[in-house]
Amino acid sequence: MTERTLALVKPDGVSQKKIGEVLRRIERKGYDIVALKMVQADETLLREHYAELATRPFFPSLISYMTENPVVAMVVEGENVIKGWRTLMGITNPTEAAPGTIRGDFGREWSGEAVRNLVHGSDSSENAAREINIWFPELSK
Ligand code: YYY
Ligand code: MG
Repeated sequence: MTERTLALVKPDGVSQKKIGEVLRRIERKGYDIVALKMVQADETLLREHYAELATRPFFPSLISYMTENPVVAMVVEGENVIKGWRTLMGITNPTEAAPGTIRGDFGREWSGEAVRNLVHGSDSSENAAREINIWFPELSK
């Protein structure tokens, strides 16, 4: 089924100059990038985006990580792209993420800090629609 997902290159991906690398992997897989922009996220936007994590102990460090410099936000379209993009990303924890995945290749983590895992992808069709609306409200006008 053709789907859309919300993908982000997080602040560490931008500062590590991995925007091109991430776009290359998305395009190599055959997905279409249908919208793309650079955004300086603020706490209001991130509280909406990560609403389900607001009570977790790492939330303040997640907000500070995600606001340290701009991110690249995009809408990616393709066959089963929600699951497929998460496969390209690798699992949340970069130490355990498989080599060959974006997080496994470039992610870093230190105890007591937010996991610096380079990229975000929606985890369900409901969250994809919700997150695309948060980051690209202009698309639903
Ligand atoms: O969807 P995904 O990004 O793989 O993980 P989530 O469980 O949705 O957490 C979102 C985000 O929060 C994760 O990418 C890094 C950060 N985080 C963290 O810093 N420490 C954790 N123990 C769990 C998540
Ligand atoms: Mg998630």
